[in-house]
Amino acid sequence: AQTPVTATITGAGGQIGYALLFRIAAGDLLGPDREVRLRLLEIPQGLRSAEGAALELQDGAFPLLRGVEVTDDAAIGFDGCDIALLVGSRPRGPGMERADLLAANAGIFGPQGAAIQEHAAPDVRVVVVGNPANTNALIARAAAPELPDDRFTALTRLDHNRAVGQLAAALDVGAGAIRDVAIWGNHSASQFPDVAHATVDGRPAMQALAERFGGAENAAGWLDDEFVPRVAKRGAEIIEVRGSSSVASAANATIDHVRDWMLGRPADAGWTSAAVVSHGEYGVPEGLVSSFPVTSDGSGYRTVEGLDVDARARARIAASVAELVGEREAVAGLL
Ligand code: NAX
Repeated sequence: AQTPVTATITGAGGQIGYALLFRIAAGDLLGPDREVRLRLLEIPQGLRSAEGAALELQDGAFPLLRGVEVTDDAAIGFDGCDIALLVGSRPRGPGMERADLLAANAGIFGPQGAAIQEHAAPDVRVVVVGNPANTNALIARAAAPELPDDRFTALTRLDHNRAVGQLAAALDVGAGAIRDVAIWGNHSASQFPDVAHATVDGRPAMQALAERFGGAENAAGWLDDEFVPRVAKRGAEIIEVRGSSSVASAANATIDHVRDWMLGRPADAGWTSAAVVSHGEYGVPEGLVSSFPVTSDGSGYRTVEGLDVDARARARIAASVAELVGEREAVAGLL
């Protein structure tokens, strides 16, 4: 039998943590043959909640779950960790400026990155979910200089899945019919959800949209006025309707992100989206953690290169990337 995988979840006492833990224990992360050890890393205020989740996990009698440990010590939490799900972060408090938020989170993700370098398995893979996710990932990455760039990612899979969901609903097809949607840039309202290369049942999505909306111009109008803002602001819509932020969909996207990264995507599944460390692809400055269309064969996420990106899309990507540059500048002194 394969050795169990150790997955560390920070913020495990929070809402997304609660949704994630049971999916992982049920085998949704790595399939039905792989045992998992869970490490729940919290701050002292969150320990009781995480301990409660650990009790419930035991009560699930999950055949693949080899143990659960709860701690507020990063050295223990990341010891031998194969997969680090960094969910816990500092939310924006009343009157808090963006720069204060970034700095407060640098104080979390810097030490966590350093602890991962020191204690985790050498081939650890890290996904940052806690916001501001891209820049938190950049900070963690900077604090772990001995680890390669490709170990650090941030979650934009929820944005990707939202885009697929919107497109599928508009075209009245199942989500499985949609391929090759892309999210570019920051996990924020500035992101660019792009369907220029997408297909629906093997046909260009732009063609299907033109039929659906009565012409290419109307389809472009729907994309600009409805699709892009709805995807980019979906988090706010969920809060308004549900009275609480996205939880199960965020946990689901986190599972999708890690599973595709570790196991590879099915050959016919096309791309997905993930925020990865840029090496200058599509003019995104090196070192930024920015969302790109990516593929995975199980050895790592690879940016899809050589796509034809038109001037309008380039401008939208550049605007989101400019926001990431601003975030990096705001934390520059802390890296
Ligand atoms: P909760 O407030 O329910 O849970 C956060 C948990 O993190 C708390 O239990 C807290 O004690 C813990 N925590 C705080 N600092 C910590 C630290 N230094 N080490 C370990 N644990 C720590 O928030 P929840 O709804 O679970 O959301 C978690 C994060 O996900 C937030 O930052 C949220 O903004 C972010 N999201 C990111 C998404 C994405 O697509 N990237 C989408 C969903 C979500 O908004």
